[in-house]
Amino acid sequence: MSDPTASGERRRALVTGITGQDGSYLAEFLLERGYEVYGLLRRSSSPSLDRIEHLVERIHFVGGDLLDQSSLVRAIQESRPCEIYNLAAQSFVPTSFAEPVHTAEVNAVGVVRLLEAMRQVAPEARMYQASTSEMFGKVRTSPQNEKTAFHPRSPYGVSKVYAHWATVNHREAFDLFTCSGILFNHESPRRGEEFVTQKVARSVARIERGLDSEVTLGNLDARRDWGHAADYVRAMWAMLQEDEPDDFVIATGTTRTVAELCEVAFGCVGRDWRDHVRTDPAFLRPAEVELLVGDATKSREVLGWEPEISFEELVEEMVAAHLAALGEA
Ligand code: NAP
Ligand code: G4F
Repeated sequence: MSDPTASGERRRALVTGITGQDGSYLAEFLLERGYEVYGLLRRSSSPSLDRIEHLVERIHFVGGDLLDQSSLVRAIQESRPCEIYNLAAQSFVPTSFAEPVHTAEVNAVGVVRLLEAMRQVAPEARMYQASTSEMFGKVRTSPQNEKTAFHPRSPYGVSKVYAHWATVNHREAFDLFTCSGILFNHESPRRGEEFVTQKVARSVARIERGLDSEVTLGNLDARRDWGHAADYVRAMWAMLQEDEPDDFVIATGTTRTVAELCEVAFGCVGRDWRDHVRTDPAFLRPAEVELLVGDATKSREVLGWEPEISFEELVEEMVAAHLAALGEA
């Protein structure tokens, strides 16, 4: 394939998972930098373009699915990307326990399909793989960095470990520019509704507007290192601008319990979370990741990456978005 920038064309990026939380922020980020953005869109009876509604005129959509090899080859042929960002995944941990084979097909084998398509069609391109702190799982050392051992605790985590090593292996075996970003939890008003931050933010707003009186959660003691998705997509891009491909942890370095999340979220409307939060074992997982806290020293030193949005600002933004969507009281 010819170099798409040789004739002075705009840089081209292919983003899988463009309809998801991270895809929407990354598309904004790349468009602001003058990229021509191609988004892989899988067939659906009703396409989920809500998060990128404001961008649809500026994105080129190419049909494709991580479950289908030939569609990925075609997507790369059509988009002729300098950079490929693989954000597509079955990303919800509880669903991975219910659908482990589907999760593995998309998150693990799907990544090999994409790597092979890239090797065949665009070996000179650079690729970002969306790896995750869920790979650390049952952690024995804290904070976790690029050298920390993996011990995944869900079919989701297992699938992502496979994809991580496939990304490293294609780099080492075939000399491809492939990077794995090991990102800790990151949230935003565009977060899927089933994830705990969004579930809590939405409930706070509904309780404040008198539509609900309580929210039912699972493990309140689990600890997560929560950042903002807008900060984290900057890091994805920065990895692909380096001279050499490598793997990087992206995290804030602070950890909070789910109970602390509730305290901050209900605090946004002047309420005591203990008056509104119930627990139900139905929301517990067959195996839990109890503690995650990242050490992003390498990203800070090599990429110059720092998070800019605090946990309190993040939660406030999420609660405010739900309050605004519900309208004035
Ligand atoms: P998300 O909101 O759940 O988005 C997932 C995206 O993947 C959607 O665009 C979805 O398309 C697409 N997708 C699912 N199955 C597909 C398939 N078979 N073929 C093509 N596309 C498919 O996830 P996110 O929070 O943006 O996360 C982005 C990536 O980062 C994921 O790989 C996730 O596992 C990883 N990650 C996320 C976090 C986090 O805290 N957010 C942390 C670490 C890693 P539809 O709209 O059609 O469903
Ligand atoms: O918000 P969560 O569902 O996110 P989780 O499982 O940490 O996974 C997210 O972050 C990963 C990065 O580490 C990504 F790779 C992954 O794709 C996803 O974006 O749950 C966070 C914690 C868990 O310990 C869970 O047990 O919150 C606890 N929790 C307590 N009650 C709950 C609930 N989680 C959910 N979703 N719903 C509850 O009612």
